[in-house]
Parts: sequence; structure tokens; C-alpha cells
Amino acid sequence: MTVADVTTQDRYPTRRGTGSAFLERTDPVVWPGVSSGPATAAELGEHDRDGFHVVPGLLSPAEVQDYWRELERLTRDPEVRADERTVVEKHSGEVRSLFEVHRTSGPIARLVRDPRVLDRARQILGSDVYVHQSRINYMPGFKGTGFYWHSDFETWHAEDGMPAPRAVSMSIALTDNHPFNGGLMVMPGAHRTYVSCAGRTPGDNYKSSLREQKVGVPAEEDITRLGYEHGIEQFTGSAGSALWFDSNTMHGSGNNITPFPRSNIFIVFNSVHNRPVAPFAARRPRPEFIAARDTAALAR
Ligand code: 6CS
Ligand code: FE
Repeated sequence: MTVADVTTQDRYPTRRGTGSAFLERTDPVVWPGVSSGPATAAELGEHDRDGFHVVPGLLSPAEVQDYWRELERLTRDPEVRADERTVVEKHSGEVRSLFEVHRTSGPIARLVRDPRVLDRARQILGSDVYVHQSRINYMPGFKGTGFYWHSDFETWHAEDGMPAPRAVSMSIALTDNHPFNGGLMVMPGAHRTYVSCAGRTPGDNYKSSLREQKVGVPAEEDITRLGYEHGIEQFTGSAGSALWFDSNTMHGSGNNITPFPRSNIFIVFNSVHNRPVAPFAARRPRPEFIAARDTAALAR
């Protein structure tokens, strides 16, 4: 096997037009290589076992206020609303997600380089990292619609050419996450199973999938099997807390019909040793604002 084969061979096949299948993850979750940083051994152990861990109070209340003001500024700006990087809700037309915010927002550009954030990502992935995707998910009260069950890595592999699940996501709550306002549900331990999905990727799939994902979601019987085997937990916590989760974590959320928004900043870090190649199950890579092609390592 040559070096090129190692990165381009498909160890996580999906969307090949056949049925779904469970494949065992062959890659680590917490990677060796970076020995110091803000994450404790207990947190890294939890992350390895469950596929996620929570850091309460990662941002102070004053910082939450600053980011909340930034979110309001961005969601109200007519230029931002008209930008292709803004995704609106299918039925209500409310803002759903703003992409590439680590480039369009000064405060978020600083946040991804903050040692509390960057050094934890480096510890988990065992290397230098860069931002594969960033977004603000607005999830307004009454009109916020959820995300059906999925593994992010399945999409990043199929549509962005990410070779292995050596990526980690951080979701920082900007509003309180209650059990009732559309909070994220996760299946602890299911990150070790890769669900190879049925179907094929339609052209320009991202134009609809970012509002409602239809391909790359496991079949109900797959979700049932994983749900009974691993159980389901929900991320709740005050504004400022952060959920760190593995790229292959099985997760989803319900609609938010309460008056309380559930807004969060969502950053995906990828290892510089896991740079995307050609998509594994799509004709063309998605645009840069959804899947970065600038893979230079982040520095403080
Ligand atoms: O497309 C993405 O990159 C992300 N969004 C959705 C709705 N599913 C996969 C992944 O989480
Ligand atoms: Fe997701």
C-alpha cells in the first residue's frame, strides 16, 4: 500500500446505492500526540468512552452577552441575510444558520484561536488543527426546526472528502439549553459504529440538506438498534457551557415550539493530518463556506 492509498482509500463507504450497514470505526477518538492543554484526563476519558463531554461555563456571562450582541448584529444585517452563507428556515423564512462566521465575525475569529478552545481541540485530535466548518445556529423560539438523527462525519466524508473521523465539534450555548427548547440529543458510545447509509447524493444536495437532511440519515431500524443499545442523553446547561462531540456521534434535535430560542456557536476542528480529498460519494465538493479548503493550521 502506498502513502496515497492510505489517505484516499475508502474505509467508510456510504451512499453507494445499496442498503445501510453498520461498520466498526477503525480510528481512535482521542488521538495521542498533544500532552498538555485545558482538558483533564477525566474529560478526555469521558470523551473517548461516550463520544462527547461538556465544559460548563466555558464562556463567562459577560462573554456570552458579547457574543449574543454579535449574533443579533449579524442576524439583523440585511447584507448578511442576503448572503449565500445564510440559511433560512424552510417554512418561516427565519434565519436558521450563518456559515463561515470564523471569517465574517471578528469575535468568533478570536474565539477559535482562544487557548480554552484551540488547545482543547488540539488535545483531542493529537495534532495541529484548522476550522473545517463554522456556523451560528439561531434556532429561534416557536419557529426553530430540529435536525434529524445523523452523524456529521458521514456527510463530511461523502460530500467533503474528509478521509477519517479525526474531527471534533464544539457547540457553545448562547442561550440556556432546557430539556424543552429543542436541545441536542446524543447516543453515548454510538460514535464507535459507523452507519453506512443507503441512497446516493443528489447534485447540489447542500441547498436542501442544510434545512432538512434527507440523504445520509440512517434508516429507522438503524436508529432503533443504536437507541436501544446506547440510550439517549440530552445536552442541557446554562448559556456559556460547551459541548464537545466526536465527528461520528449520532445526534439530532427536535423542533423548538417554546418561546425560548436555543442559539449556539458551532465550530468544527479537523486535524491537519486529515485534510479533505475528493468527495467519497458526491460529484463535486461543497462550497468553501461549508467545507473549508484553506487547511492551514490555526495559530494563536
Ligand atoms: O452538512 C453539514 O455539514 C452538517 N449539517 C447537516 C444538516 N448534517 C450533516 C452535518 O451535521
Ligand atoms: Fe450535526
